[in-house]
Amino acid sequence: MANKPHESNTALKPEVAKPKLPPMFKVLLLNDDYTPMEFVVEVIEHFFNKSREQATQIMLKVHTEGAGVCGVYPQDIAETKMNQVVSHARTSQHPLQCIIEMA
Ligand code: TYC
Repeated sequence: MANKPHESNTALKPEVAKPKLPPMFKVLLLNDDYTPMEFVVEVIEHFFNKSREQATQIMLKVHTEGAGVCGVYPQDIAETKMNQVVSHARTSQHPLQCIIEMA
């Protein structure tokens, strides 16, 4: 419909609620030749809230394929988990590596 002379198209459109999901990040463990399997299983159980069975499957995937996803989280949580895992591994003098990737 045409505008009347004193009107223009500057009116704000009604806000439409569009819930934005936060960008998600995968937390991965990388394989190495030195970190004991039992330590890795305990890390996955403790930091990623997995059962013993789930943790063992993830550890074996990392061991055979080189890397594996332990969980997917918003960026700040993913970064915190990565830092906690690396810090715990270094405290125990294991070279375990943990990284994040955009999901
Ligand atoms: N490859 C290690 C070993 O044979 C086990 C291991 C699994 C290490 C997963 C790291 O993220 C890892 N002891």
